[in-house]
Amino acid sequence: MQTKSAFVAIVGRPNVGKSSLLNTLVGEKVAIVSNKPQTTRTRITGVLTKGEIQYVLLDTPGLHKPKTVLSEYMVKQVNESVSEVDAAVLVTEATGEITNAERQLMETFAALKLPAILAMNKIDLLDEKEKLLGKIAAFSQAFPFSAVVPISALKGDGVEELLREISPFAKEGPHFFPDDAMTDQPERVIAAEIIREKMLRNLREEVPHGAAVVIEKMHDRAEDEPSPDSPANRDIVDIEATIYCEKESHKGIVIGKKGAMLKKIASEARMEMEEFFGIHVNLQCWVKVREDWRNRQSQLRNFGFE
Ligand SMILES: Nc1nc2c(ncn2[C@@H]2O[C@H](COP(=O)(O)OP(=O)(O)OP(=O)(O)O)[C@@H](O)[C@H]2O)c(=O)[nH]1
Ligand SMILES: [Mg+2]
Repeated sequence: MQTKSAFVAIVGRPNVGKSSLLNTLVGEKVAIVSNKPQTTRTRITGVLTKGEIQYVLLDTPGLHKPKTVLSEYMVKQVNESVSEVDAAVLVTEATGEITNAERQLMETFAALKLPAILAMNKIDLLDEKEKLLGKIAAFSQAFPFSAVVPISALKGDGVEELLREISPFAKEGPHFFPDDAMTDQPERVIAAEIIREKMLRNLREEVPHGAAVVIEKMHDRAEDEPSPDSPANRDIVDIEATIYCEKESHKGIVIGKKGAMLKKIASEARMEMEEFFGIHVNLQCWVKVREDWRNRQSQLRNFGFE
């Protein structure tokens, strides 16, 4: 069989549903999702193989005006991603005006001569169709999109059609990932991201945005030498994580009264890890402070933002 690959960057302003779209396309939650902007911090590769075509989908951070060294890194991830792909999917919401970030992205497509498809997301929330048509007209005037597809990343509507519109950009060549691959993220990264998602969902803006999660240890007990004192409990993975906050006051909030918040975050994260990894998880989380780490190059490197 002649194989093909399509490298596609999923871009847009924060919170429009890029990661949700990636997850729906791949059919598994490989990227964390929250109702707070700037959830995604780095490029996340999702892989979907359908017949001869392998889609390599790059979810990117929402494009915004950088205020920290971390957010400069995030914006760089967007620009690097669009320069390495066969096509881009610009995700936007079905209502509202075109934003500066969206104009900037369309300028980049034009400069790179990159084909782009417009995905109008969250159509499940739409009350009047007219709003959608007006926005499509405005976007179409600003850039010659190869297709415009209304979608609901949440419900899956329009997602098959979006894929069909991407398929002409696939190029002949080998598949770069195994056909059953869904992401290139190491398990440790996925575990850390799951914890960060639970923080984003349980805490207010400032605190989770200033948090980084590092997996210190991830050990599958099944790999241990059999010993007489641990015959049972072998299908467990032990995970130790450190949550770094940027302020001492944040640390208190993350831990909560009598440790209640940390317990909630860890318990929600553990449940999701068990589902994702398909194995029992024993999760321990610690909280530490790294003052202003989002502006410190060496700290960013330690946290994996190279
Ligand atoms: N109603 C509705 N909500 C959606 C849809 N797609 C995404 N959302 C919600 O929109 C919010 C943002 O979703 P994300 O997928 O995290 O958005 P993102 O574009 O990746 O955000 P950043 O990573 O911050 O740039 C979440 O609360 C999602 O549940 C959709 O089709 N319909
Ligand atoms: Mg995201």
